Amino acid sequence: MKSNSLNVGIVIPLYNEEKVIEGVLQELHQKYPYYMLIVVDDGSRDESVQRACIEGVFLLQHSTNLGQGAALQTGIEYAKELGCKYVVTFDADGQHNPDDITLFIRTLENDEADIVLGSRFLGKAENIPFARKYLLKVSRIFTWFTTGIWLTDSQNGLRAINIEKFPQFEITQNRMAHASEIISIIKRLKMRHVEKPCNICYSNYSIQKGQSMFNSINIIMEYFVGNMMK
Ligand SMILES: Nc1nc2c(ncn2[C@@H]2O[C@H](COP(=O)(O)OP(=O)(O)O)[C@@H](O)[C@H]2O)c(=O)[nH]1
Ligand SMILES: [Mg+2]
Repeated sequence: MKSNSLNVGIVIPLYNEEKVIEGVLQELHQKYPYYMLIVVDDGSRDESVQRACIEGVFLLQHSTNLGQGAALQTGIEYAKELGCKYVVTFDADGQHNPDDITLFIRTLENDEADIVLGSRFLGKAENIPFARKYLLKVSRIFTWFTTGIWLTDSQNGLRAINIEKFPQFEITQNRMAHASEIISIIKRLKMRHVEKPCNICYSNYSIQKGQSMFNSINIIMEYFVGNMMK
């Protein structure tokens, strides 16, 4: 059965993106008028919430900043409550291309996988900052080392999940270590995964706002500490 209607939820974690969020949501709404746009504001301290209040958007709010992982989990839970069969995770900072979603959903509909992971290295990997490129190489070795799963891009925010089949899919790492945690979940739940190309736009805005080299070391620490506490 083709999902041309309300069974797809696009979960968009939002934190201090007042400059770009309106444009991102308008484009998504225009391209996918029948998909649910679920925005989770993560305690933004700018005008993001006001900018995200547009037609066709479900807006949820964390009263304080909990982190991207927590925002995604809140959105996934809500998508389940709305009865979504598939959940797409999509960044709010304008780095992702809405056009990529079509192939991701088609892959789930054709039952080629239970989760589709975006890879910027299979797509047009233009203008990736030098340090970011090497950092991503290190993180795929790290992911392989901790999970045994080899990916070309283990830290990509664009994904599509068959949540109807895997309602137990749950992110517990509140902050950025959730990306590595998702790969562990794939392994634990024995989900069939596939990587598909996606284009990441590196604008000056997104590079400045994105994760720094220093923060990436924190993310690895967070992942290990989070696992030890379980
Ligand atoms: N940095 C950060 N982003 C968050 C947070 N909560 C939600 N987000 C959203 O998560 C997405 C990805 O964040 P970003 O810093 O660009 O990560 P990167 O693209 O991996 O460098 C954006 O849509 C943010 O608005 C948070 O606590 N910190
Ligand atoms: Mg970003």
